[in-house]
Parts: sequence; C-alpha cells; structure tokens
Amino acid sequence: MIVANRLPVDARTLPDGATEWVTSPGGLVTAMESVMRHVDSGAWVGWHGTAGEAPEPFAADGMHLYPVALSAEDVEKYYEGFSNGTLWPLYHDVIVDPEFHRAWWDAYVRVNRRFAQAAAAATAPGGTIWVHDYQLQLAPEMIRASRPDVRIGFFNHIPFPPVELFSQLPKRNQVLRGLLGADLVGFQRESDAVNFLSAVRHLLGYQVDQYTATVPGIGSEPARQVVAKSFPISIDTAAISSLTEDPAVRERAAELRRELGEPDKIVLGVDRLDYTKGIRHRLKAWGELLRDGSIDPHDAVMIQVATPSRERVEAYRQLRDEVELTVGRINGDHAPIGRPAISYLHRSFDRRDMTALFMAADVVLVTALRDGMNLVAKEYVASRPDLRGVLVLSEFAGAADELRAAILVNPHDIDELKTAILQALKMPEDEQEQAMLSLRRQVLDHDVQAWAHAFLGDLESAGRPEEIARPP
Ligand code: ADQ
Repeated sequence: MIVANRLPVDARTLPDGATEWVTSPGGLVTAMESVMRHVDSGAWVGWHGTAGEAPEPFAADGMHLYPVALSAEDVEKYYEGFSNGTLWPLYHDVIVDPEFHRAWWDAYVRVNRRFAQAAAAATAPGGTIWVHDYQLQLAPEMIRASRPDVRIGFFNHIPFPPVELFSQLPKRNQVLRGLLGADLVGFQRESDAVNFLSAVRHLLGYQVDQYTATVPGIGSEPARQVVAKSFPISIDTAAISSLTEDPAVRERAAELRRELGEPDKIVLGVDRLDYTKGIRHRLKAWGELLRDGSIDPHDAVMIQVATPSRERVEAYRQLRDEVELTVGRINGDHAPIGRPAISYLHRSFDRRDMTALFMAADVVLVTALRDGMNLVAKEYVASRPDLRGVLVLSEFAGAADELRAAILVNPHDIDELKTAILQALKMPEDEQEQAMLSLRRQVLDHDVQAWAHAFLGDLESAGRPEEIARPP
C-alpha cells in the first residue's frame, strides 16, 4: 500500500462532462508508477487533485486507487500552507523564508489523520504500508496506533535539513515522533539520514546507534527500534532505453534541432518551475556568456522547459514572473532574427518528447540550489546510449553523490557556472564518451526497481509486526 499526497493520476473533465484520468506530473509519481507496475494487487492512497468530495475507490493501471478528500481549505492550509509554505522551504536550506502559521499546522494534523485512517482501513492484515514524503510525516505514527500488525516504511523525497535549521520548525518534536512511527525511514542522501538521526538524538534525547534510533515504550509497551538510512532514488532506465531506440523518438530529436535552426550546440534545462532548481542562476550565467561574447547565439541555443508548479503559492508566482522577464530580456538583447537565444517552454511534455529533448541536447544543466535527488540528471544519462553529451550538475543535488563523472558545480558561484558551461560546450568527444560511460554504469546498474527492492527488503527485516500482533 502506497500512501502519498497525490494519486498517480489527475482527474480531467472531458467536454461531455465525463472524467478521464491522466498521469500526474512530478518526481515521486514518475518513480513509483514504474515500481507499482511490477507489483501484484498494489494499492495507492492519495489525493486525486481536485478540492471537494472524493470519488469512490477505482482501479487504474492495475492498481486499486483510494482517493482522499481535501476541501478547498485543506488545500490552502495543509498543501499550499504547511507543506509548501513551511516545510518545503525549511527543508531546502531556507532559500525562501518559511512561514509559520498555527492554522496551517492544525490542517496538517487533520489531513495526515485522514490519510492514515484511509490507509489503515484499506490495508490487508499483516500488510506493508509505504508512506511517501514531507506532506505525510505524521502518518506513520497515526497508522501504527490503529494497525500495529502492519509494517510501515517512510521515504522522504526531499532533503532533511541539519538540526540547526530543523529546530526552527514549530512542533518539530511531533514531526520527529510522527516519522518514528515507521519501522524504516529512508532518505535520498547519507547526510539526510545523519541529519534526521541527529535531530532525534538532540531534540528528543533518544538513543541513536549508527543507523538505529531506539524509541522508548510508553507504559507496558516495549521499546522499538527504528532504522534510518539512505536509499538514493532512481529512474526506470529500461523504459527510457527502449524510447531511445524508437525511430519516431530519434526522428523527433533530429527534427528539434532542425526547428531550432541547426545550431552547433543545444543546451537544455528541465525543471518544475521551483525556486530550489536554480533556474535564475542558470539564466544569469547564460545571459552573461552571451553578453560578454563567450557564446555566439547563432551557434548555441538554450532550451528551458519549466513545468508549471504550485501556481497559487506566492513565491512560485514571483519566480515565474522573474524567469519570464529574464528570458524576455535575454532574447530581446541577443536572439538572432527568427530564432531564440533561449527557447522557453512553460508546459508539460510526454515521456517521448522528453526523451527526444534529452537526445538532442549537447549539454544538460542541473543547477539546483538544493534538491533531494534530481531525476532529470539521471534521465539525461539514460537517454544517451550514443555516449555523447555533457551533464553539468550542482553539488547540492542528491544525484551529485553518485554522478561523480559529471561537471560538478556550485551554482551560487556564477563565474564557476559560466566556466563549467563553456567547458561542457568545448568538451572533446572522447572525453564526453569517457564521462558518459562512467555515468551510465552508475545509472543503469541502479534503477528505480533496484531502489524499491532495496527499501522493501530492508523494511521486511526492520519491521517485525507479527510478534507484536500475536495475541497474548
Ligand atoms: P521533483 O522536485 O519534482 O521531485 P525531479 O527529481 O527533477 O524533481 O523530477 C521531476 C520529474 O518530472 C522528472 O521525471 C522530469 O523528467 C519530469 N518533468 C519535469 N519537467 C517536465 C515537463 N515539462 N514535462 C514532463 N515531465 C517533466 C522530488 C524531489 C527530487 C527527487 C524526486 C524523486 O524534489 O529531488 O529526485 O522527488 O524522489
């Protein structure tokens, strides 16, 4: 049983009033959807994407889906508020200021309880529940209270901040206790697991021994051990590999280059339009390279794909305005007549188009200021069986722990970023091949199925619910 804020599908109303379900965007769904395709009788509890009453449970893609209702107020206070206005910026190094409002916290508790109840009601005896991400940190403890017979895993897709930052969070101890309701708490990077265990030790005073925290029992309850470890998430490499062999996708990649006026170099950025992704830093570097003549806009074009995201949250509205103003300025100052210096696309594309874009790109820029993992970096590598192309990767993305053969950058240092872009554009083919070979070995050997297998394997040995559930 997967429990995540969003179901893997969104409702779309057709002209005749009927509802159609389409895959919802984002890193978590991209990852888990392919894992669940390999599971028999998998189920998923989550929000269906529209405020108001929840539809009845239904089946899609071979999974049982259990929609959870969120009212307009829940969406505002739990989702846009505590999840994306408080936790998201706090867990991403306070790139923007987190806001703290007590009414948001109340909604967070209320909605976590609703998800926990839905999961507890729909899970078979002795089943396994896997809770995902920062929106549902209280759910593990709430599920355990009513279902001590199930194994509970939690995976955090975003970073876990150092205790000095985490300490700012009002109700921080409730959040830690919520997470410790799980048998296994998984993180992207080793440093995230270390930060979490250090918060458990410093703020709750619990004993921590390497990867294990001991949660004292209350009354006659025995103490429990909770394991916290890193499980770097990955992608469905087989699906991407088969797309790279599809003649229509290859033709689309060639067509993209023609449509851009056959530039020598295509540089690509693909992100949700989020302030953590460092899009402004990337545009600044590109604009300066054009201005100081290091790049000729007749030779090189940048494509920036920016998926619409959290458009009702003020910081995201501001970011969109800034990005679009900057793109407009750079194009106004530098674009040759009839073609862009930056081709900016504010919409979603299907996997085929995304793969064609990666196959056409000579350089991909991942300049996140903080990112749990960053799947785009791995998708680019998986899309290059021809061993061409260069990945410029922020050291603040979780992917930097594994993708050491990328050009690693500190995106806050615009001069360093400019140098890295030029180095990528000039890299000889034999060096590209050498680096891409090493990157591909890492990504192809560690796909998303291996990730899920590792997590579920550890969860099986971490949780021993049958001992607790046995009648006295
Ligand atoms: P995200 O912040 O959403 O995920 P990321 O890991 O880059 O970030 O995943 C984005 C996904 O959406 C990728 O699969 C990408 O290809 C896709 N995508 C982006 N723009 C698109 C567009 N215009 N059209 C179609 N698809 C698009 C969160 C964390 C990450 C973590 C993931 C998974 O913030 O750090 O890697 O979860 O754990």
